[in-house]
Amino acid sequence: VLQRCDELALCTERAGEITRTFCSGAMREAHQRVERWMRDAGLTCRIDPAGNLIGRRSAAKHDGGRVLLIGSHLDSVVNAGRYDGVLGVMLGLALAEFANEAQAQWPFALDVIGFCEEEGVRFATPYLGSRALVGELTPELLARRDSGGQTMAEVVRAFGGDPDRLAECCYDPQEVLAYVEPHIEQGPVLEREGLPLGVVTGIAGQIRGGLTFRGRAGHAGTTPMALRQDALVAAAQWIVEVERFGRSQAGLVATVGRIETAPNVGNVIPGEVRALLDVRHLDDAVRQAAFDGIAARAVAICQERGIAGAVDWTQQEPSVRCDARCTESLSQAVVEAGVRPFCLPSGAGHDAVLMARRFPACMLFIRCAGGISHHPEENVAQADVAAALDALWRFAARLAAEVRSAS
Ligand code: HGY
Ligand code: MN
Ligand code: MN
Repeated sequence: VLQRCDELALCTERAGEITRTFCSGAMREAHQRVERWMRDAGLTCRIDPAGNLIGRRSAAKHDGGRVLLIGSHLDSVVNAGRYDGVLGVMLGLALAEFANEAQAQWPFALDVIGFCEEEGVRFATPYLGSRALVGELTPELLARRDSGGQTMAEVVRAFGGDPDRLAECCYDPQEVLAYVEPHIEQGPVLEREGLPLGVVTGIAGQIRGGLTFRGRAGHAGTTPMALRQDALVAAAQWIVEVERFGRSQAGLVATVGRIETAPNVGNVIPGEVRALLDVRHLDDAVRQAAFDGIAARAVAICQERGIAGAVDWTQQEPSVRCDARCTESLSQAVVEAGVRPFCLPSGAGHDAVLMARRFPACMLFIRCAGGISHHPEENVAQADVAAALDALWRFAARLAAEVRSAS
């Protein structure tokens, strides 16, 4: 698993770092490698019309057409670590290989899914891959443009997908027994607890929004300070307030992760700034109130400074609770693997957010060195990965026993 994560780290669109976005050449390379491993493991591979890579291990005979889904995403943030997303896909593949070696006769198929997009880098909208699987990759989203001006539909088509056949990505909820997503914790809690694994109770919702500050560009040498409409100064003042908001309540986090300024020239007063805001809290009402308050401050600051300011778009995902039954079964599997059971919520978003809308979904966290993630220094220990595989194996075995006893 770890060697494969190392190998996939070589699939990047920027030399010297790991950056692998939706429908990029780097993603195509990653697909080629993962497909080869999947085929070597005897899995039947397909890339669905949205660009998700799926490898299937068939069920034992008379299975009733049920399937267990396991996986995570293959895309990355800019300058990422090597485990976020990828680790879950490689654990799914290893589970299939383990099952082959043990000649496990599970009464369900196992689909190992490498989602094509989770991070929201290219179109500022996350979860595109899992959105397609649950039938929510809408025409509005497909019409969105990336920073190069291409629409999502064009990008999908150029990658070999088909925006007109997205219905084929969807699983029938009757068919899916469960979705389990193994993922690096991306935080320090398990390390503090001295535990290799944790079971996820739920995932904090997010609101992401795009804001524009529109002032007036002008000569940096001749325009007196009092006569300026500097969009970047307004945005900077607001960003300081975003931090203050984020600190004002336990569990609330608020981030401006990206700004673009125009014309972005040293001797010109910034005329326009576009910012991306990300607000999260487990309580949907708290999160919404915080977002509204932060957006209102942007508008007020712009008014005070005599410039225009507006929220251009928002995208939100409510908080999600993992499926109680699957989560209990996963906890039991963790105990059987010799690990003290421990539950924790996730502040990071995951494909499980979308999958939970249609299917019983659960998540297994793997301890993260120093809690560092979305960073090249992201790391996991081999023994922890082994413990995760052991727990997943037991989880699948429990599910097999349940299905058999139900029939
Ligand atoms: O942003 C997130 O929480 C996730 O890593 N995409
Ligand atoms: Mn991530
Ligand atoms: Mn992730």
